[in-house]
Amino acid sequence: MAFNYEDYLRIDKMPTLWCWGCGDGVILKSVIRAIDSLGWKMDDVCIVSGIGCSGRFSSYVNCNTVHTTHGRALAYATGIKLANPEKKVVVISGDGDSMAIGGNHTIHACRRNIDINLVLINNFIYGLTNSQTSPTTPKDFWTVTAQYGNIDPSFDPCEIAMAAGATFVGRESVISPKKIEKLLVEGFSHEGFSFFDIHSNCHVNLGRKNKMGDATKMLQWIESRLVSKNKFDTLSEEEKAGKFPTGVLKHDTSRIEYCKAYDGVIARAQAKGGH
Ligand SMILES: Cc1ncc(C[n+]2csc(CCOP(=O)(O)OP(=O)(O)O)c2C)c(N)n1
Repeated sequence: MAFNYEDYLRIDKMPTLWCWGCGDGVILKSVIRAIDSLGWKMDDVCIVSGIGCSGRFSSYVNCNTVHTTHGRALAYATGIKLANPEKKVVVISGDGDSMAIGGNHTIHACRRNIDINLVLINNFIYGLTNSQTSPTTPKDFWTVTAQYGNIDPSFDPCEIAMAAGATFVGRESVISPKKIEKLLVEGFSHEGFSFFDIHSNCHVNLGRKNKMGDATKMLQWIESRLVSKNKFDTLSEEEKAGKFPTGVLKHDTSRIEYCKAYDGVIARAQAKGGH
């Protein structure tokens, strides 16, 4: 059956506020296509976003949505999921939103293994507020907060998520929307915390200011840094420098999901006469 965008998008909110050629639109399409592939009903889906260009995502999807405060989307999503464990909860966030101001919420959501899906739109910069350094901004790049070149080492969000206990971790980029969709289908089906690092182009507030060329040139730059996990694992340490593995990086089904663990708390409280 033909894919019908009107089943998934708030058409009255189109066109989006995103810049022409922004990767956020590719990710929006991949998310709704993954939802369609899984046969999820939009009434059963809750999409929660923080603040940023990525935060606009929740305005465009036709399901239960909450556009929350900067860095706090996962805190809201955790409450939503615990109160409604049957809902499919997807958080959309930026690298500033969930790795800087919201980094604390991210590591603890990973640690708890709550069945929430965090889609990180990683464009390596604070896009909405015109180019401040984020934890994924590469070294030496110009930003408004590093006008003589960024000296902060960046970190790899997938490494953080895996170390903090996320049970499904994967990476793709806006160059390959079909691969994003496939990764999301697999991660959305996983019971536990799923983390997706999706590399995306901000050719306006990162690319233009670093003289990286147009959106196409930026996509080529993104592509040049990615290697499939299988190939990555064969590289030497020197060859791995500056490269990021793509595909499923971790899939662990051995740990209990947090809402299930919380059912145990409820049962123990009730056995002691609580409600
Ligand atoms: C508490 C708070 N601090 C700062 C801001 C200003 N602010 C809004 S969005 C943003 C950064 C967004 O960057 P990112 O999360 O990477 O998302 P993008 O815009 O690139 O999608 C900042 C600093 C805010 N809204 N609230």
